[in-house]
Amino acid sequence: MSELVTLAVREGVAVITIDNPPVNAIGPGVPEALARCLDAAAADPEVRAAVLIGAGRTFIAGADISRFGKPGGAPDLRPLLSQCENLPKPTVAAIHGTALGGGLEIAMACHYRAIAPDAQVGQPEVNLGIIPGAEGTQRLPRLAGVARAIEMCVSGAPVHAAEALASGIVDRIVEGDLLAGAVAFALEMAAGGGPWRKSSELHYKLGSPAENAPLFAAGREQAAKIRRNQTAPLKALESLEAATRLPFAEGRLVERALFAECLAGTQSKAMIHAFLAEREASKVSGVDPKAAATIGEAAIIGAGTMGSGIAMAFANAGVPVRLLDQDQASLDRGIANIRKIYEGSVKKGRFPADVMHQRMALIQPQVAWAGVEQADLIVEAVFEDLALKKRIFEEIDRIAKPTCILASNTSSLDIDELAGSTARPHMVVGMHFFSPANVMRLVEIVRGRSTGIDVLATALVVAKKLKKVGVVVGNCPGFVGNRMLMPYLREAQFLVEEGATPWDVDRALYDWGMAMGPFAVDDMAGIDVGWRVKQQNRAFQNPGARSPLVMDKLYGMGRYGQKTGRGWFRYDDNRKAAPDPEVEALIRSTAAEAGIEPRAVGAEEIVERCIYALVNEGARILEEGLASRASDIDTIYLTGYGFPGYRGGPMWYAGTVGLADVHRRVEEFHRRHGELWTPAPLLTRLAAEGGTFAALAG
Ligand code: HSC
Repeated sequence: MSELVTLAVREGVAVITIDNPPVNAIGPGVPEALARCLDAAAADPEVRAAVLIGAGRTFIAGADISRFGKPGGAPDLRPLLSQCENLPKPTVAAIHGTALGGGLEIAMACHYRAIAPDAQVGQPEVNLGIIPGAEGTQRLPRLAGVARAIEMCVSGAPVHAAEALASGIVDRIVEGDLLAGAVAFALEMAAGGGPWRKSSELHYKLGSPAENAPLFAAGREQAAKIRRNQTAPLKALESLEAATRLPFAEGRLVERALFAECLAGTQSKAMIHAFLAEREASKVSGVDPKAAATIGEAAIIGAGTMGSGIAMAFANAGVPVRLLDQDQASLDRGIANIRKIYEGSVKKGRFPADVMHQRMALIQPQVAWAGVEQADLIVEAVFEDLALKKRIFEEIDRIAKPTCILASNTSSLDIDELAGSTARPHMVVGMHFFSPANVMRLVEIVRGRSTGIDVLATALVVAKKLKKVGVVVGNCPGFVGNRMLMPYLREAQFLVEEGATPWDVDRALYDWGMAMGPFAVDDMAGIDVGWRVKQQNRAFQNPGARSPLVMDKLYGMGRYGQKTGRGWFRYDDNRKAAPDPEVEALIRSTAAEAGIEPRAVGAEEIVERCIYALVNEGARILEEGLASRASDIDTIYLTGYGFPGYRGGPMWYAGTVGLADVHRRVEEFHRRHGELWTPAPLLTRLAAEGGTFAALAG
């Protein structure tokens, strides 16, 4: 019998253990081995019942995602599920960790389900651009009701054991030894003599068309809101609707067809790429996570928005953290802000008040340096000013213990310069968090000239501990994310000078899938901040190159964006944006002064100019070795810049368009708009060779 699945008989119960590390995914060989074990359990007269359980950290986390798109990557699990459900002996799934996707589907084909109190179950397929493909949309509404099934299949969010029990997805929570509890449960059911519950035969929770119509309407509304432009949630709803209308055997055919349709589509390919890219990012050549130091205590310098958010991220992960600022008033403001955010979470029911108290207690606010010498990691998060940051690095180098890692949260300044102001450049690294740092998942880990391998390993492990995605990048102005953002924002501004309005540009990119338009981003981040970054970067610009004209004027007018109620847009008291005719007039007069003839600019051009500017700069970054692989760039844009997951990130997206087509447009823009559009040599080469960024060796 295959080692992927083993069978042992305990007290007359066949214990079938799936052992396919790290997460018991249903990879090649697993369904076959499971089927063989079920056959053996059925045939053995000594066996009265069967328990399915996962070895290691979890039950089954679903189909093997890395196999999707490969031959045999999405086998038909239905024969296995029927075998499980029709076993002439009761079957119990014993769930710990997570039962996700195909894992929950297998569990639902068992007659009963026992679960550990801290385990979760879910149908997260929608996160991969697909729908449950192994009867999940047919069994889940039968067990949990239509409303719950809609919620789970559209949001993709898992539910905790208690909720799973209350909604009927599982039958029993087992405190203590899960296997012992599941075996006892299975024996109880066997003693009852059957018949045992088959989820495919349940009907009473399926509701009537009149009851279901508003539920599906609400589901579609929710899908439009939380999964804008995505196909899979709508297909999941279609399949769930089939479950309510058709017999099980027919409903599952509808599901399989919709699953296959989603799997063949571009959205799922992009989202599966995004899933794998995110995990790949933590694997950096020569960097061994085992070399990571343990971070028992951290210190953050600067209690502004970034510093406070970073302190929260540490506290949320259970790491004690000192939060320092030079004046008491700023510190008090930072702490008050942290408290307000935590109180908001308690009010929304995200966690109970005692969790808030525990987290607040982990944050030690202070104006003095006392105690900082105990920190294993110090993150500097002061104002973006090189001289100030250098002074702070000199100071922390003096105070910190020799093994302490010194990190900077700078979003664009030179890490080597900061390292140079210490006597331990090998211990200096960039950890560029994104605002709000307690929420945003991306951390760019900036590798300086001297940054030690063990320091990089630690930064990656810290990011993971904070439940963030660490991506190692090279040291250059703006690193990867902000360096690419510059041409993107620049094109957005050129487009308005040429005839579009800021609201045209924002609308086109939002409709295309970006979480926010570039001008809304500018207004949120602060036009004063953007203006300062522009001044810092002047040294890197070719003096003859075209430069946006309007932003400087807005800055001069004190239109800093949301914080002043006016920027590219006008804002009401609730910070709701509206187009501002004053800005339009300013743009038109500025363009006229510069001799730019206004013309009609369509949505397609807006998207191409902005997105291909990202791609072209991304290609340069790859060529310069500042990102190790195209998928790292994609991960940065997906987790830090609101790039739509279903387009896979800028470099992946370029591949879906075809690099030859992207290159052709870049060349046209080059001819029309000049040197800023010089095609990156890597783009030119790959376009000529018919290659893709994704296929480049990492
Ligand atoms: C599905 O199930 C479709 C079904 O309807 C079936 C359709 C029919 C077709 C049948 C086909 C058989 N596969 O995230 P972590 C790896 S769709 C392969 O860092 P955590 C991951 O790459 C699937 N690998 O850990 C990483 O590898 P590395 C539905 C998977 O503790 C390692 O495990 N299921 C994998 O933070 C650790 O992962 C999902 O969408 C998978 N399914 O989180 C679940 N899952 O060490 C996706 C993980 O080499 N997974 N890996 O880097 C998750 O949400 C999280 O990984 C967990 C663990 C919560 C499981």
